Amino acid sequence: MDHPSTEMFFASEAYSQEFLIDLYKKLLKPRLVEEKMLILLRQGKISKWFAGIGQEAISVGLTAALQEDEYILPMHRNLGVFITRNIPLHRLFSQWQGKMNGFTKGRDRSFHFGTQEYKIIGMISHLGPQLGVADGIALANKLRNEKSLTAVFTGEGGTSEGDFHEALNIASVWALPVLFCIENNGYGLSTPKNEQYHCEHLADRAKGYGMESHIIDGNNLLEVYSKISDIASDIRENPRPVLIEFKTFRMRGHEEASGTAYVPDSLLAHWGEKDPVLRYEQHLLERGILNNEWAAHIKWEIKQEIEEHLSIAANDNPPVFTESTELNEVFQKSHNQTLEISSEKQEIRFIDAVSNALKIGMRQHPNLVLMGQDIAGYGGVFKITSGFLEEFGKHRVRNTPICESGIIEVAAGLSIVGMKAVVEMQFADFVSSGFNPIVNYIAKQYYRWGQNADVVIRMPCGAGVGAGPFHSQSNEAWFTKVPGLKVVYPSNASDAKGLLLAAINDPNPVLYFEHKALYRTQKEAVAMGEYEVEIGKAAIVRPGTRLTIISYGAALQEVLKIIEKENIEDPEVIDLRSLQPLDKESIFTSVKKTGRVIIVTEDSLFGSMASEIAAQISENCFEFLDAPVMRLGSLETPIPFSPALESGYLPYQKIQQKLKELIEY
Ligand SMILES: Cc1ncc(C[n+]2csc(CCOP(=O)(O)OP(=O)(O)O)c2C)c(N)n1
Repeated sequence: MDHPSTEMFFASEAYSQEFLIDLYKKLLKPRLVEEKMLILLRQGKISKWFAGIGQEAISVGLTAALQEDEYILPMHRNLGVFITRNIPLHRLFSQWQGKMNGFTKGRDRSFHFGTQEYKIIGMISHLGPQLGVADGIALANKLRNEKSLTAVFTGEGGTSEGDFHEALNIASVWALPVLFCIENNGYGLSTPKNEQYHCEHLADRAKGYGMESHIIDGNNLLEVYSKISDIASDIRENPRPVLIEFKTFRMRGHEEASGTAYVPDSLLAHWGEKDPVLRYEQHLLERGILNNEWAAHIKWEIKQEIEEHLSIAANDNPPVFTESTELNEVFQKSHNQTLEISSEKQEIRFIDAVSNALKIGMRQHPNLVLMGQDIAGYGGVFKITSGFLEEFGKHRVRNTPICESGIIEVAAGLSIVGMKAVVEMQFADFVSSGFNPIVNYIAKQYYRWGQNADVVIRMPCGAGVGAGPFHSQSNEAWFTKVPGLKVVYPSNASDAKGLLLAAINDPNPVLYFEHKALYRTQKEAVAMGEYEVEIGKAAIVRPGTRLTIISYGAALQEVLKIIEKENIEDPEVIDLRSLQPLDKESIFTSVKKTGRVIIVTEDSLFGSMASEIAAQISENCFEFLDAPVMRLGSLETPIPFSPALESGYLPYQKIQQKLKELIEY
């Protein structure tokens, strides 16, 4: 077939011939790798393939335009990013085959990995979260005055997710140096773009965020390279987010098995004419920079390289399942620091202890950033960060827009580049708006590719304050079952301080529950220096022999009141302090001694901590029990507002009766 001259498409005169040939090799390689993968797929040698054929110019042109130390967050069709960053092919092949020399030791598939070595942070399946993670990396760039930017990809389908909106808004409000790249390839799985969004160009959305945007022909390598080079150097000098819409087309199915039956042939033919590899090749041929023999030789060389690297990967080992290794690699090792409470003590409230721990953490870690709604000048709705702005400045004490998901993602991004973050949920209830990045991003990252997520999420929680169904929940059990998250829940001021410092110092994600009813009711002598309470260690707050009462948080204080008031004889009371990891040893030792146990929680019982602990005790201490394991929790209803309803909902009026039942059983 005769092709029209390519002269009008490519402004190649500005570049040297060596450079143009180098770009040609870079562009060709992902195409040839993909063609090989399609063969292996048909032979049943790989399980799935998401083709980026027809979209290579975007990945290759952008990666070539960025500096090597600038982070890129690619998607499932951006093989060109990985290849242009010179990752040896055999490592990619090992990754796709789930082998040890990949990037996830067989724990995650395809492009779901990150590598600090190549400054690439791969996606998770949920598509959107990495947009906010890019904000976090860019925030670190900005705080450190690095003249650097971060590029992040999404498909046009991914722009319908809330993460997209939150990430763009945050980046704009904070003027973060992020290049948001939409690859508009016409379809999201089978959904055509007119069923995905209702505006002419996605680039136009930038206006709504007060952001600059550009439309780039994603099938034109030199246009991508030159425009991104210019925009990137400008962003480095003037940090700000820029939205790019690359117009392109997905030439194959969403993944190979699903095909393209729903795509009109005319569309495929139209875009086939614009094939980025063939058209660029034709241009080099037309200009005499390349000839057919040389092109054939370059292809032969790349194919040789692919074969060599496939055989290296073939000799790589698949992972061997060792339970202890798997379990030991969910968290990064953490080292408990100062356990001694030796400094001078002062009588302070729970809320002051939280504030004091935060302040010490901020003084100790110059790389720690606090983020939350209204936490800066206003000091937070509970005034815990009052005065922080004055001491630590607005860069480290950051008011955020109302976007829990986006901010957790920012925290994840900060951590990827060695910073620490404490995020304040205004109320623990609102964490549901940030659920995905917690349970899927920061919880799983270390296990997936060895990158810790140094993030603490503060969770003002709990009922008993007349705040109704959306400001009172005990939602700790939503998180205790997610591997990769630590969950702590202090019941008194000393532990509140020590656990928060331990959480800040811990390199893993920690959810820190602080019960609002304790803020001003719990007061005690607290050491004013720096100390930690070990995460994963319960406290025996009252030793005894007759029965074991296990509790935590505000419920623990209610238990202590009843014991005092009703003169309950010789109970052993365990304050869990940490819910995950759980101090099973202290629990089992106590139950084996007393033979009677009740777990008291403010949560409703179904699927609660109380249920989990009851199951553990039944399984491990059955022959020591003199009575059934008992549980006491709130009603299985949402939390009501009116004081009469709320106190009926809470379990506290029933404690005495339940203890009697247990003792008399
Ligand atoms: C939160 C979420 N919902 C649905 C999916 C299933 N899914 C995976 S990719 C995809 C289409 C993505 O389209 P787009 O963002 O345009 O990227 P493209 O595949 O076209 O490159 C869908 C629906 C998912 N992975 N995550």
